Amino acid sequence: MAFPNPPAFLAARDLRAAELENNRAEALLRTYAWMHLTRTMDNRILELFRQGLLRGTVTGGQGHEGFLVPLALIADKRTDVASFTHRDLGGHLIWSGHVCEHLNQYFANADSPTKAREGNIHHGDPANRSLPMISHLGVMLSTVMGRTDAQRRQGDASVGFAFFGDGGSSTGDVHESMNLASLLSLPIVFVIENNGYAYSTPVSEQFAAGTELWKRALGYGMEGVVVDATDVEACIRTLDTVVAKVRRTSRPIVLEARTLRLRGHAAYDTCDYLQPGESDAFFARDPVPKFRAQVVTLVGAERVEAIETELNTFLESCVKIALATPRPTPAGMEADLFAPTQPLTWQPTPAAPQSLNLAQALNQALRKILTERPESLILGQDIGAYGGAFKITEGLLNDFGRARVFNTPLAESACTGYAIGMALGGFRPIEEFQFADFCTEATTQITLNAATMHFRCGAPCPLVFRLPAGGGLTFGSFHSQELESFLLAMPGLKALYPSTPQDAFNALLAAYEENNPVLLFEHKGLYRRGKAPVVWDPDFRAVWKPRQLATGDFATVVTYGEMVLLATEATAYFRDEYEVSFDLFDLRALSPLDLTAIEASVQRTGRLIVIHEGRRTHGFGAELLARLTESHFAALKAAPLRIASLDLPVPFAPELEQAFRPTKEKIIDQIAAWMG
Ligand SMILES: Cc1ncc(C[n+]2csc(CCOP(=O)(O)OP(=O)(O)O)c2C)c(N)n1
Ligand SMILES: [Mg+2]
Repeated sequence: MAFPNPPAFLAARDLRAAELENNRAEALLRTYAWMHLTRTMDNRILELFRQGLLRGTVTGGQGHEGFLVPLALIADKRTDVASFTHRDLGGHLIWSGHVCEHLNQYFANADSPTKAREGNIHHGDPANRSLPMISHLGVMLSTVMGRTDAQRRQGDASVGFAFFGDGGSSTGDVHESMNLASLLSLPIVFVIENNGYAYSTPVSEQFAAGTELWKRALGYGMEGVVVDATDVEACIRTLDTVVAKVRRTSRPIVLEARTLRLRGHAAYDTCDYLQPGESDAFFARDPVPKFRAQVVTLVGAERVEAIETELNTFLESCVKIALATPRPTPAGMEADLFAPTQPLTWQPTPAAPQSLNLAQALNQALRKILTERPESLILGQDIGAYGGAFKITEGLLNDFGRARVFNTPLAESACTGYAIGMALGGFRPIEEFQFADFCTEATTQITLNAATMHFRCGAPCPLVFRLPAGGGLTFGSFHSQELESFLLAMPGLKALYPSTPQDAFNALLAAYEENNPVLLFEHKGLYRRGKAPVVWDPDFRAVWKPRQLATGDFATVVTYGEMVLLATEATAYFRDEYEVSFDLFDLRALSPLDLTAIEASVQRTGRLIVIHEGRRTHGFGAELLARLTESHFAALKAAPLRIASLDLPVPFAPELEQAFRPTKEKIIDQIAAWMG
């Protein structure tokens, strides 16, 4: 639908404090116009919600405009980065887009910028570096950091604006992010919108160390600044200085804005928890009428009223258009889960086979990627000079430098968010988790931020998460787990689990060129389990499909990871001792699943065995059995057999761990018992 032309006034989306010296009245009028639009639209949205025309939650920013509008006007929208929160409609309006587009988001109609897949204000404009928030507070800070660093690395003097509230400031991500931003010296403004409450909880019940949140900056080696969001002109001056300083120094700053929460947490909030008179006191300080009066003295009431009328009329015409826009349809939803991937061009190296173990093959693949792909970078704990806990990155720092191969602090969530931001900014980070187990620290970033990105906003998020997984090495319950079904229960992740050096080499290249987050499971027990020839394989993308390792008649065996070795030995035993043969498949790709060849095999053999190292209940085998039996039930001659670990934490002592996980002997025993 055609959008109405915005009032000429809205063409100006920028402001500099210097204008206060030579063009004060016009600068303040411009600021007021945006504040008026923001307030009127927030109020109108509340009304539409109460009329039942909008769904979900409506969290207005009434009382935040006095600092938010100046800040958004001061930001350089051509190069800066932001992720606005649920109080920041004004930021969205000023940053980019037509009012109709923002309204379409609220109406969740067919033209919504998130294709109606995300709720009110959970949108952004990735092409213009406005990153759509996820609800989990604190998580977006590090994504802003990564996206801003991507701009800086491409030569822009960008600043990132990471917004959060007093409530959100208690999350662990805030600590991780502030520390990381200071460490990496990233030009970030950490904007704390302190409106005194997190939902119903006052700041006095949130912090013991005082409510002067800007002071937290000092603990991270940063500067802290506080502004009173009811004094708009002072905000303009301070914010301009702060932003210019961050831009110039590339040092992060904490900016606390003392705001007012005029309308409670959300549309349904009755605000019963407020003290008597508290609400009236808020309204008495409301920056919008206060600032209006100031502007009226400068330009006259007539001019202000004319602009207000024009803005109100424009807003109403936009509401009409958004209301008349058709409802969304589910078309394309499933196809949009993953971003399309364009294959990259690779040099045909190594041309001659090299004898490598799986760890060395991964090192070679990383080396190849860093050599051929300038947008690649590697991050993780101890991966620099030390070469990583398993020495997979050995020598890479030396050869490719600290800008591209760098150690991270113990902050899995912020480092993953940072990598997501870099991925959104044109880089392709490869993040090593020291042990797969520690990726639980980044579950929100991996499964809710990265994995949903393309579905939510259409932006590709090319990332590889390297996950040293699996047990059998007496590492105990926190260094031995198989987490594939835990992670893959969430949509939007691809996953590879190679079992040979060549497959590991191929898998890393295949994962790297994906435009989606890919989990690369690396079994620690396979890292140094013998060498095999590794060579450039033009057909390396075949790793996305299973490989058939043996052919037979009796049953189809499906497995992956270290269990491929055990299954090979166990099936060889049956072949040699009993002349019973199996079709044996190494699954290799766990997501997306390509079961075509395995289905054909099950059709032929009529029997199915699934073997994996992860726990049995909710294990990956449950999904495999379900898929293969629901589509081939009639072909089955026997109930399928599932061999997996016990439903326990991974026990430490070797005797206990042997009892916990499948071994060659146990696999043989269970197959023999099943054969009857
Ligand atoms: C990590 C997390 N926990 C809980 C919530 C639910 N929640 C949404 S908004 C909110 C209050 C946030 O308070 P604050 O950060 O001060 O922002 P405000 O709403 O006051 O602007 C809560 C608890 C959430 N979104 N994220
Ligand atoms: Mg708050």
